[in-house]
Amino acid sequence: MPTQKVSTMRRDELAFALRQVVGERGVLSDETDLVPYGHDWRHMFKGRPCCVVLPHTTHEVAEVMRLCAAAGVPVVPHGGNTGLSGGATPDDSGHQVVLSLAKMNAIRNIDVIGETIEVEGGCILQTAQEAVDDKGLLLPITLAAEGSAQIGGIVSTNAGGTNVLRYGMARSRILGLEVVTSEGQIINGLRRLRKDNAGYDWKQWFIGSEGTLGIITAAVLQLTPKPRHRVTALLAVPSPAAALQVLCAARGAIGETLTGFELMSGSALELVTRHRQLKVPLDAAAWYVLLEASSSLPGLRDATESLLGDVLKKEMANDGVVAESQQQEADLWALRESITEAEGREGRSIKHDVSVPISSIPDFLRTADEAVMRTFPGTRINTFGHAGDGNLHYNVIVPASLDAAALNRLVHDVVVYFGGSISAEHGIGQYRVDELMRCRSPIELAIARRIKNALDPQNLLNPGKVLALR
Ligand code: 2HG
Ligand code: ZN
Repeated sequence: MPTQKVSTMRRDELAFALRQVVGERGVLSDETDLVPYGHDWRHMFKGRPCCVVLPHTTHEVAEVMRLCAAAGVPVVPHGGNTGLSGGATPDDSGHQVVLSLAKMNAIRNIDVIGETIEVEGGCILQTAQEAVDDKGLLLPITLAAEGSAQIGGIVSTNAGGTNVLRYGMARSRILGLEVVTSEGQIINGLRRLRKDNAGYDWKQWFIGSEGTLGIITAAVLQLTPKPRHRVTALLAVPSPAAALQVLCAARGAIGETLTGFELMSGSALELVTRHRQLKVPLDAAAWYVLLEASSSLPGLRDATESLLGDVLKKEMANDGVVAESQQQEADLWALRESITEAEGREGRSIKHDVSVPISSIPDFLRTADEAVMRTFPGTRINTFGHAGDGNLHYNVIVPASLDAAALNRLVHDVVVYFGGSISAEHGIGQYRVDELMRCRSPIELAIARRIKNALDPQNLLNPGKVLALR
């Protein structure tokens, strides 16, 4: 096996060696085949892979990693390419190998009694969801991108989504992992245990580390009973503070059945109606809340309708509509899930995926809006997000000439002031590395670097992502 370093090893030599492992069709090296792997979903980040490797088994992944480690060639793991932070896009050196697990997409096991599913890293999230559905089970990770996002990417980015307030982030679903290290060792931790307190919980290092510490080849995920009843409602509310009053009223009235609580500004839905020709079934309002509740017990609809009657009577909300059919539910969710695309069609936007303590949302928005309007007049703020868990997508539509880094710093300073996070669910990727280095304390960064150095001493795993080494 080759021992030359990347400076001396030719691209075609590495591709040849990799083909010995994964077969002729398991390595893509034609320029046209490489194109989809050279940019992110939004075309914000561009790069040029040396080649793309598509292994079929965990052992092949291990062999690929050993080859790349011996050659000193960086590896960039690539899932469904649905990320928004450029975490899966290689640099433009032409030296980085993109590793896709698309051919490792098996569902290895479903344990109905134990409520678990074991899936390979390349399995599409929606495929895994559908596989458990007719067993009365739910894989409760819900994202607009679930038709393309792969489990390996979901785990390695600790994906969030629209039901985090009830079920937690992806991390809270993960019972076991199979990981291939940067040096090509296989760690088999595919335990199906709800309780496992035996020493360090090493799998946590790989969850959310965006492929910088290891390759996630398979995972055991915790399922949950699929609720038999669901109610979805759209409310018009006068302000974010009123939305939080509705949230508290909902917690009091329907408690743990609350599954989704999304906040959308009037201008966000105006973008959707304009670019996607969707109709909002309420009069134009300053803010909207999309609320979903689910339960297996009867009486959910009555309880939710009475909650809505109450919040209207108390003028926390001005208007509301409850979906009467699955189609109407889907139509309400389409409004929410189309915002990203509509924003993209509107022009250049600078995204901020932030979280603040839920109770600080109104003050955060007031302060950030004032600061942005004062410093960057002529921009437009597109606020929406998962208010029920404190995560806001505070996106700003800007002219082409605007200094994005200056805007990021301004917004993130407000986030830090309110005790928030500069990345609630989208991760750091390559987009937020500088900002993470600026906003996290020296000791937090020092610990992160020690872990990176221990697990990837040659810095070959997704280099340049998540962490600046110095
Ligand atoms: C969502 O919540 C996604 O729809 C995308 O996280 C957010 O486009 C965005 O900024
Ligand atoms: Zn989101």
